[in-house]
Amino acid sequence: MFVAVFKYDPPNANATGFPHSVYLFPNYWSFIKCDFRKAKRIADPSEGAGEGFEFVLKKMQTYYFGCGEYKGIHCKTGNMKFAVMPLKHWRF
Ligand SMILES: [Cu+2]
Repeated sequence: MFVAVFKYDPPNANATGFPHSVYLFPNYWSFIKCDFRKAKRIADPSEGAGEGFEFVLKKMQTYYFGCGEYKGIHCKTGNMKFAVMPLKHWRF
Protein backbone atom coordinates (compact mmCIF):
# COMPACT_ATOMS: atom_id res chain seq x y z
CA MET A 1 0.00 0.00 0.00
CA PHE A 2 1.26 3.44 -0.89
CA VAL A 3 0.60 6.33 1.44
CA ALA A 4 1.47 9.98 0.96
CA VAL A 5 2.05 11.80 4.24
CA PHE A 6 1.55 15.56 4.38
CA LYS A 7 3.11 17.52 7.20
CA TYR A 8 2.75 21.26 7.42
CA ASP A 9 2.56 23.84 10.17
CA PRO A 10 -0.90 24.63 11.47
CA PRO A 11 -2.08 28.25 11.05
CA ASN A 12 0.02 30.80 12.93
CA ALA A 13 2.68 28.24 13.86
CA ASN A 14 5.00 28.99 10.96
CA ALA A 15 6.92 32.18 10.42
CA THR A 16 4.43 33.66 8.00
CA GLY A 17 1.32 32.48 9.82
CA PHE A 18 -0.20 31.27 6.58
CA PRO A 19 -2.47 28.26 6.68
CA HIS A 20 -1.97 25.42 4.19
CA SER A 21 -4.27 22.72 2.97
CA VAL A 22 -4.20 19.76 0.61
CA TYR A 23 -6.26 19.55 -2.55
CA LEU A 24 -6.38 16.77 -5.08
CA PHE A 25 -6.58 17.98 -8.68
CA PRO A 26 -8.69 16.03 -11.16
CA ASN A 27 -6.13 16.16 -13.96
CA TYR A 28 -2.77 17.36 -15.23
CA TRP A 29 -3.91 20.72 -16.61
CA SER A 30 -5.73 21.81 -13.48
CA PHE A 31 -2.52 20.93 -11.63
CA ILE A 32 -0.35 22.92 -14.05
CA LYS A 33 -2.64 25.94 -13.86
CA CYS A 34 -3.43 25.58 -10.15
CA ASP A 35 -7.08 25.59 -11.13
CA PHE A 36 -8.94 24.55 -7.99
CA ARG A 37 -12.47 24.75 -9.41
CA LYS A 38 -12.81 20.97 -9.66
CA ALA A 39 -10.16 20.09 -7.11
CA LYS A 40 -11.16 18.17 -4.03
CA ARG A 41 -10.11 19.36 -0.59
CA ILE A 42 -8.69 16.38 1.25
CA ALA A 43 -7.09 18.05 4.28
CA ASP A 44 -7.73 21.30 6.09
CA PRO A 45 -5.12 23.62 7.62
CA SER A 46 -5.08 21.86 11.00
CA GLU A 47 -4.53 18.34 9.66
CA GLY A 48 -0.85 18.72 8.77
CA ALA A 49 0.28 19.11 12.35
CA GLY A 50 2.07 16.44 14.36
CA GLU A 51 2.24 13.16 12.50
CA GLY A 52 0.55 14.83 9.56
CA PHE A 53 -2.18 13.82 7.23
CA GLU A 54 -2.11 10.46 5.42
CA PHE A 55 -3.58 9.89 2.03
CA VAL A 56 -3.72 6.35 0.62
CA LEU A 57 -2.76 6.09 -3.05
CA LYS A 58 -5.09 3.28 -4.02
CA LYS A 59 -4.67 3.35 -7.77
CA MET A 60 -1.71 3.06 -10.08
CA GLN A 61 -2.23 6.54 -11.47
CA THR A 62 -0.72 9.96 -11.16
CA TYR A 63 -2.01 11.99 -8.25
CA TYR A 64 -1.78 15.77 -8.35
CA PHE A 65 -1.72 17.72 -5.09
CA GLY A 66 -1.61 21.38 -4.23
CA CYS A 67 -2.18 23.87 -1.46
CA GLY A 68 -5.46 25.67 -2.04
CA GLU A 69 -5.29 28.42 0.56
CA TYR A 70 -5.69 32.05 -0.50
CA LYS A 71 -7.24 31.06 -3.82
CA GLY A 72 -4.23 28.94 -4.68
CA ILE A 73 -1.55 31.59 -4.35
CA HIS A 74 0.84 29.12 -2.66
CA CYS A 75 0.33 26.77 -5.57
CA LYS A 76 0.61 29.47 -8.22
CA THR A 77 3.47 31.57 -6.91
CA GLY A 78 5.06 29.35 -4.29
CA ASN A 79 5.00 26.14 -6.31
CA MET A 80 3.42 24.41 -3.31
CA LYS A 81 2.28 21.42 -5.31
CA PHE A 82 3.56 18.09 -6.51
CA ALA A 83 2.60 15.02 -8.46
CA VAL A 84 3.25 11.42 -7.49
CA MET A 85 2.66 8.08 -9.16
CA PRO A 86 2.83 4.76 -7.34
CA LEU A 87 4.46 2.01 -9.37
CA LYS A 88 4.30 -1.71 -8.92
CA HIS A 89 7.50 -3.59 -8.35
CA TRP A 90 9.63 -3.54 -11.47
CA ARG A 91 11.25 -6.71 -12.79
CA PHE A 92 13.76 -6.58 -15.62
CU1 LIG B 1 -0.14 26.84 1.47
